[in-house]
Amino acid sequence: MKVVRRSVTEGFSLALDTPQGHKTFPASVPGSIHTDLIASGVIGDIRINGTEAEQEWIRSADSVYSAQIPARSGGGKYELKFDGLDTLATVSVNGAVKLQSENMHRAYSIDVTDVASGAMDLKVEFKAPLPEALKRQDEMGKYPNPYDMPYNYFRKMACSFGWDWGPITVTSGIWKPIWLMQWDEGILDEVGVVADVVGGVPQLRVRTVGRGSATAVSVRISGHGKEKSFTTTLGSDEVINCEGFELWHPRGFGEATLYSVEVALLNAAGEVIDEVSKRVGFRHVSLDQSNFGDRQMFAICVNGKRVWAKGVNWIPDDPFPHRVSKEQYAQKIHDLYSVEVNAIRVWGGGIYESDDFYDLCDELGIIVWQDFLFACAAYPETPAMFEEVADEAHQAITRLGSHASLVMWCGGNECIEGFQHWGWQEPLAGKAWGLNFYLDTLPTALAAFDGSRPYIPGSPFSTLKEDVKDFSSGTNHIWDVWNDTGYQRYEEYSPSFSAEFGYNGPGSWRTLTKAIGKANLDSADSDLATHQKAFFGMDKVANGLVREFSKQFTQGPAWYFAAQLVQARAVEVGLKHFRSQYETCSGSVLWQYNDMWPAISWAVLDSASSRKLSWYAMREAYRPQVLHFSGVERKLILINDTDAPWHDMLNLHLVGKNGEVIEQSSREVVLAPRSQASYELGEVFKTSDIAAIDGYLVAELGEIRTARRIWDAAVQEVCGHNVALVERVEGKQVQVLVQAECFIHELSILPELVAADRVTVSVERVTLLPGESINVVIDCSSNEDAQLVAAKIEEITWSLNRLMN
Ligand code: BMA
Repeated sequence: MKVVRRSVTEGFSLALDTPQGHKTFPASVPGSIHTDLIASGVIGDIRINGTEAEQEWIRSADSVYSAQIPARSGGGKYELKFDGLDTLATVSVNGAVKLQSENMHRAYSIDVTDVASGAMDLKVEFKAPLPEALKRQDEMGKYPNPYDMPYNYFRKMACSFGWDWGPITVTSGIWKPIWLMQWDEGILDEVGVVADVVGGVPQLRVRTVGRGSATAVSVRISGHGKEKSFTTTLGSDEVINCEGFELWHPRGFGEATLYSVEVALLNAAGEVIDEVSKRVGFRHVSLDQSNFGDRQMFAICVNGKRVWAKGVNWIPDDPFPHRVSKEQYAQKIHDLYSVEVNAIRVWGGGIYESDDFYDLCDELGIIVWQDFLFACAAYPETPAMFEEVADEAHQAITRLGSHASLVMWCGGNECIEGFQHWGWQEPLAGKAWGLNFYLDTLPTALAAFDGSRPYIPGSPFSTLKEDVKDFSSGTNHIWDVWNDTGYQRYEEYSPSFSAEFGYNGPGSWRTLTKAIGKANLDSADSDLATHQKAFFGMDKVANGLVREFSKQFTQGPAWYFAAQLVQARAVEVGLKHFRSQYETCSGSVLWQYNDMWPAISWAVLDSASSRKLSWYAMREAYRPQVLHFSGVERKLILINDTDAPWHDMLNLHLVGKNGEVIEQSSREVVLAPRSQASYELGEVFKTSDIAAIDGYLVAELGEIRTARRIWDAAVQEVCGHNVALVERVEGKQVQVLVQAECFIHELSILPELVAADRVTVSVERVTLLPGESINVVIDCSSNEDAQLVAAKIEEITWSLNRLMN
């Protein structure tokens, strides 16, 4: 018979002790305690307006999920496969314990053949994660991490214990599907397919594992008018030559060509009894670590070409990641695609994302760097942990290995850095802290089940020096900018690959006011402060404002705009600076793209998908063709990251603090494909000692304009916010004609101050010379919202000029 896989989702209930006594609730699979209680109205949704306080008790609550699975007739073997149990689970069927597990990142199966002919009572008991973790911490000693939460004693999503951008949402539940599987002649347990290109020839590694009497396996690779079929035996691991198949190319380098691979298990009669389909793209990935001077490159190369990574760090998109639908992934990934992102790092404190995520990246040609799930902690190297890590890696590599977008594996986030730099050595007192996972367990699993992709043991990482924070090679994380210095310091760094850096600022006004249930945002409000999880985050936001503005902003739209502006400036300068080191630096991966709840955080897109000013800054900085005024070098830098020459008129303007245009100059420029050029300011302006002028530099080349204040010191004086606005509503759209009567810097329309729903604005942080005008388009979700926005257009239009006057 053909293998039958039925999903088991019906009739689940959740029983647990609540503050109101022992209770039973309807439960969802996939699901979690939190989402079941949200559905039952017991707690609010922390992604919208629920509070941490109302759900604090859940982290210490044992829970039981149960359901009756209807009787099945028909012969063969029956198994229950659990794709994900979060986390300390004991599974019993009809009262008999069948499984104990403590790793949410892997799947487990149990045999239920002897009981499946009757109705089965399935019970999954979850031990409360927090008390158990604390107990282990007592028994094993403290394995340090910066959060003082024991997330490192078993394999559970680290950030659910709270992070510097996320709430504590320690939960339990059946977070991935359960399958009732029925089979007799044979079953495919594991199909691993990995595509590569060796010596110019596309190759496919096909590895199968299964059980039963059937042993013949057929494989069919097809698409784009090509097809290749062959047969092999179950349990084999072989590499097939796929000559003539097209290559998969990352964004900007050609088509992201994908082929489907169908692997079928055949019985003696040649009938298909089980099948698995995957999608692959043929490409070869390598890391360029060539020497230059006393340094080394760190460049991800696909098909032999360096892909300059215009990247973002990705965190779980929901505190309860089982809720993230394919549509939600698609919306977020298309949004980042629209700002020219070509690389995503899936960060190690989260999860191995669902296949939907990697499917989208495969299709769009976005390259993905996947961390194994270790973050900012020492991890106990117990025999049980070694087993868990090995099995988890085996499963993750098998599931994700087919995805063309996945180009690099990484041992984890900042664990080696933590050991070297965060004072762990004393408390660890010689105990092993996880390094063997990164240097042995994970590379061994990769060699066995992948064998095609580069791997680094962690990030940051140095390929030249012992110290992972060394700047002469590998990947770097740059955090002093946010913590202490302000963004000008980015311009003193020259990493080989900037894998983390970012600047924190408020999520959308609309998202945050809704979350705290107040009409205003006040930086001194303790309810608002609960949404800022960064260490001393509100102080650091305030420090940034002091560095940038001589006036004080502490609440209301002025504070909100100013704080978003500082984040946006930091994002723009950081990204453009790393891009301007085009030859020696091969990537900028901004921390962070998304948010999991209403937050004041490093995200550029907030949890409700509202675009922060930093999102627009990222869009400017990630354009294929970019202009950047370097503050340190006092140069104008032009980058052409396209295959076409860039030929246009370069217009430059030197503007005084009161908006007077001091000098203008123009010249024709031609930039070769994939090249950069720079001009000293003294070369392009006649005015001497530009550094002494309290004013602005404005440059435009074709469509692209950039503007930057010359001084770093806090701005004292700007001319008035003299703009004329003419607004017009057309359906759900508001068209605004903005006319500048003096020099206007960073004009931004903030419809979220009044609109009910998510609204997008065509352009933000606009600089206009005296007399110039621009048409800004605001897309609302309804005509009512558009009317509201139009009626308040003066009120919601901000600029540096308005802020300072
Ligand atoms: C890095 C990340 C995260 C953290 C971020 C902001 O260390 O790896 O752990 O959220 O910085 O502090």
